[in-house]
Amino acid sequence: MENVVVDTACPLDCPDSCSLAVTVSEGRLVSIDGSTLNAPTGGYICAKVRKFGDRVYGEARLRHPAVRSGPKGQARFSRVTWDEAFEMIVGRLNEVREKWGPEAILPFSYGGSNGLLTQDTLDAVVFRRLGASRLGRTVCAAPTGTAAQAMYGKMPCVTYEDYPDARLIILWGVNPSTSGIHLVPYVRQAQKQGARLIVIDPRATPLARHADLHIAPRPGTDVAIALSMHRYLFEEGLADAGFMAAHTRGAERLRGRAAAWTIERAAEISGVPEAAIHQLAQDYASTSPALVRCGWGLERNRNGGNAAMAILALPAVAGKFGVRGGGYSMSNSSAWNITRPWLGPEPATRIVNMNKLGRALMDPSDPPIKAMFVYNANPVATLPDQQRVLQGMARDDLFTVVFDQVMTDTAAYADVILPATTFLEAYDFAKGYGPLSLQLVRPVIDTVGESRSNPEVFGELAKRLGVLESGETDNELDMLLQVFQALPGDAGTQIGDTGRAVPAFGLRPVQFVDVMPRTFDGKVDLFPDALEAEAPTGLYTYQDDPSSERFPLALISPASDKTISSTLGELPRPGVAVVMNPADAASRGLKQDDPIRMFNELGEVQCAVKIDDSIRQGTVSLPKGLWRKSTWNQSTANTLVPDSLTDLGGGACFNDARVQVALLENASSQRKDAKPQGTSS
Ligand SMILES: Nc1nc2c(c(=O)[nH]1)N[C@H]1C(S)=C(S)[C@@H](COP(=O)(O)OP(=O)(O)OC[C@H]3O[C@@H](n4cnc5c(=O)[nH]c(N)nc54)[C@H](O)[C@@H]3O)O[C@H]1N2
Ligand SMILES: Nc1nc2c(c(=O)[nH]1)N[C@H]1C(S)=C(S)[C@@H](COP(=O)(O)OP(=O)(O)OC[C@H]3O[C@@H](n4cnc5c(=O)[nH]c(N)nc54)[C@H](O)[C@@H]3O)O[C@H]1N2
Ligand SMILES: [Mo]
Repeated sequence: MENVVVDTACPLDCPDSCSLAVTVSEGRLVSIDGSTLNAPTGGYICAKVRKFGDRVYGEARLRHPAVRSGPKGQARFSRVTWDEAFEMIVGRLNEVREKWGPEAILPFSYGGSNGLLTQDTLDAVVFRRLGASRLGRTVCAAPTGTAAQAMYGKMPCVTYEDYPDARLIILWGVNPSTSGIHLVPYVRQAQKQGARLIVIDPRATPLARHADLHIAPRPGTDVAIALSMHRYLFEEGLADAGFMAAHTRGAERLRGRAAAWTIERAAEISGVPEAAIHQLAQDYASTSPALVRCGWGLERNRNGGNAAMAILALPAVAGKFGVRGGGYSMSNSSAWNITRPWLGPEPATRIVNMNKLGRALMDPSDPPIKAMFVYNANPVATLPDQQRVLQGMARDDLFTVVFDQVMTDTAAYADVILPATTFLEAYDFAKGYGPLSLQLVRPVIDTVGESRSNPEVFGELAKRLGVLESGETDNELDMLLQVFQALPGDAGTQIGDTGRAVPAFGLRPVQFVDVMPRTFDGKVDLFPDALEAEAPTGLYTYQDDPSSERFPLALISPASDKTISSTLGELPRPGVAVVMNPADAASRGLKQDDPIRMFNELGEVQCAVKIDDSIRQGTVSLPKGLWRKSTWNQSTANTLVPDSLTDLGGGACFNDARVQVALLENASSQRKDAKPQGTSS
């Protein structure tokens, strides 16, 4: 019974991508901790992953394949063998294919284990060869990604380790204390060395409380603030004409659009004092190195794409590149330029935007979606317009496979359930999107029950569906080797030697020194024509607040420290509450911990209220990633989130719901076992 400590890495959907030291005994997990192999991990990890064993061996864990034995949604299943499950799936997929055409099949996947082996390998081979509908994978980072691609060709970003070199840090719509905890010490170190910190967030996040300036805008108004900064830079002669001439295109057109945005107007739209925006613009113009971290909180609304554009344009207009600690930091997920040669050409089949899954399942289309294969995702918990998604998943004529680690809200609606391994039980590659790390994830414990990895399952499916040519890879080990070989430069060799790799430009590239825009001419495109055509009211424009008298409050649903998206949401979670400003509570006669209903025309959520001045007036907040059981009426924030799309990239508008909140009468009969407590996420 000897304990052994083994190295691996965390591939969950978080920027930090920690190096892990896992203690095991006789094939069983004893404990998980951070190691120091990946410098930013620094030997510690978040509390969630530390408790990952509660998922691995927990009650909700799926241990064998099963088929539905009750009505959809009731999670009643009977155990079958893998062979029986495969036969049923292949039979039904072939039937759908013959009767309705292959586009009647929709594969649905997203963040799962966010690694290179568990996604876009044999899974993609299966669905491409079938000619299935394609999924528009837009639930996250679609607006910011579209902006960064068009402007900079997704140039690698400033990494965590270079934050201490900055003299000014602006954290814009990002909350690292929850969503990427390893950034926090670098920000604090920069502050100790004299850097100023500005946080732009409708909530007083932990770092906002320690900032020199906290700007709390109305959700969805960041584009106004950023455009007023551009106007200030241009009008005050503080824009860097030399840099713009040498390295950008479209600066004059941006200047033209920004001209309408006085600080006064931005202040009125955003609900931020004029003096604060003035201070922000002045600090940014006068300080170098200045670093802007553009987060994801600001992209999830009607103006999210233009907000990201205007923010990412700031370092180019103000000339902040070319020094360590200067420039911008967002997602580094594309920094490695990884190709997937095994995929071959992509068939031009229909694309279903995942943010409109409910509509895709409910509205008549040609062909209708008759089969859905869900893996690496929990759409019932994570997509907009939850009630419509539930309606769609409840369709009796829809054949649904859910391949997951635990009995999720989505799995409850499956016809066939397949048990998946966790990242402690299978190989993968973890790619950080904050720090520039690429690490090997190893199976370090025995698989639980009969669970299998993604490449094992999709390899077997590919064989049984007859979509492989002779000699093509159909198993996990060969797929793993193919990924190794496809890694850029000598990354594969490095990982083979040490379990981790460093990109050719190093772990701490300086923008415009070590890395340049990956656009066709190496310049920053400040006014991409294709995007001007895509945005409903054009680039660098603002669409009005959708609030109404009936639904005056803006609901946001940021990341919480209890889950990664909805992963780990199966664990007990007492005290889920909507956070509300004291003034909004007073005008509704609400007291601390009161039971409330929060509603709009899409539905209603019943839970407790937490009254707290950490959130600006007019905005309320309920955590992202809740499971249905976490509230009193089986509905989460996504029940209230419309399936409208962002201005660029077809993204989700999670932070653009408008709602009303009222006391929940007769609450005790509705609460069942859940009791309101004074704590929130
Ligand atoms: N613990 C934990 N970590 C995570 C995740 C998780 O669920 N839990 N999720 C991971 C994933 S998938 C992602 S994409 C990242 C997301 O990481 P973040 O970018 O930090 O995203 P959020 O938590 O959604 O939002 C960040 C902040 O934006 C604020 N915000 C909301 N609307 C607006 C707005 O209109 N303007 C501005 N300026 N701010 C706004 C919110 O109050 C919140 O504090 O985190 C990753 N890390
Ligand atoms: N209200 C609101 N909703 C949001 C957001 C928000 O800000 N507000 N943010 C959105 C964001 S940023 C994101 S990224 C999405 C994420 O949405 P999802 O991609 O649905 O993320 P998860 O909820 O983590 O679900 C991942 C599932 O994959 C499973 N899984 C993990 N590893 C494997 C594997 O190896 N194989 C298989 N077969 N399954 C595996 C996990 O058990 C889990 O159930 O959520 C979005 N939803
Ligand atoms: Mo995300």
